Amino acid sequence: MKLIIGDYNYSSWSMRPWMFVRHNKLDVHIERLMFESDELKQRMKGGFSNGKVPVLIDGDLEVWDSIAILEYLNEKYPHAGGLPISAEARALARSICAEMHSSFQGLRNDIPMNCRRFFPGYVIGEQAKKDINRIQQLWCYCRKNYGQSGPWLFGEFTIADAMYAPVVMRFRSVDVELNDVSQAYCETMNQCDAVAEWLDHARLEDHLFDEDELDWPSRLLW
Ligand SMILES: N[C@@H](CCC(=O)N[C@@H](CS)C(=O)NCC(=O)O)C(=O)O
Repeated sequence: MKLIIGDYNYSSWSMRPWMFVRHNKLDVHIERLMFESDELKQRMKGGFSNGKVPVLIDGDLEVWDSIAILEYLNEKYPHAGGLPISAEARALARSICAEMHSSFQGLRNDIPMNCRRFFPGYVIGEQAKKDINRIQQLWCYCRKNYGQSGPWLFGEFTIADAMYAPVVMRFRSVDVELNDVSQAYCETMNQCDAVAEWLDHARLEDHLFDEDELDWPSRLLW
């Protein structure tokens, strides 16, 4: 099985299935293709993902779109516990994954994922602030009601944590005030081995993707 992803520094959608693969050390080969590169255009040409990453290749099967890839990985690797055990918790995990996938445009537009940069004093827009509040509501609800067995949203790491990993990377780039539960959740994410590995890869990249660069003074995070 092979997971094709974009830039480690910028590709938030790629980070989601990648996190699940690497956190669980699944036997999935990773192929990174830089945004805007001829290699990416060439590689995606014969595929069905509309030129977008991430894409998972399993033999003749092509699975695209982060959430579908995560669901497929969960089916193929049930031992990885991609979804919580109870039907109720599974439904909630799927709801928050779906909300992540379909919403939070304010946050996405205002603070693109840019792992290498910190923007001191960045003024967060109103819509992004609303999204941040909603995300904290979701995190607190999951942690309080389902998170007793560990530090992740549903205790153990699930596809819901994979879906929210890039949000934590966005928060890492700006001064954002979070409540204690959300702050602790971000620390869990920032300190986990898979995130360290993702950032190690990002550190080796120097490709600038203007679309995701904020027009604000910044400094390198490493
Ligand atoms: N909804 C898709 C979004 C995929 C997506 O937009 N990927 C971006 C990279 S993060 C991409 O491939 N952009 C290149 C392009 O749009 O040409 C998913 O969840 O995977």
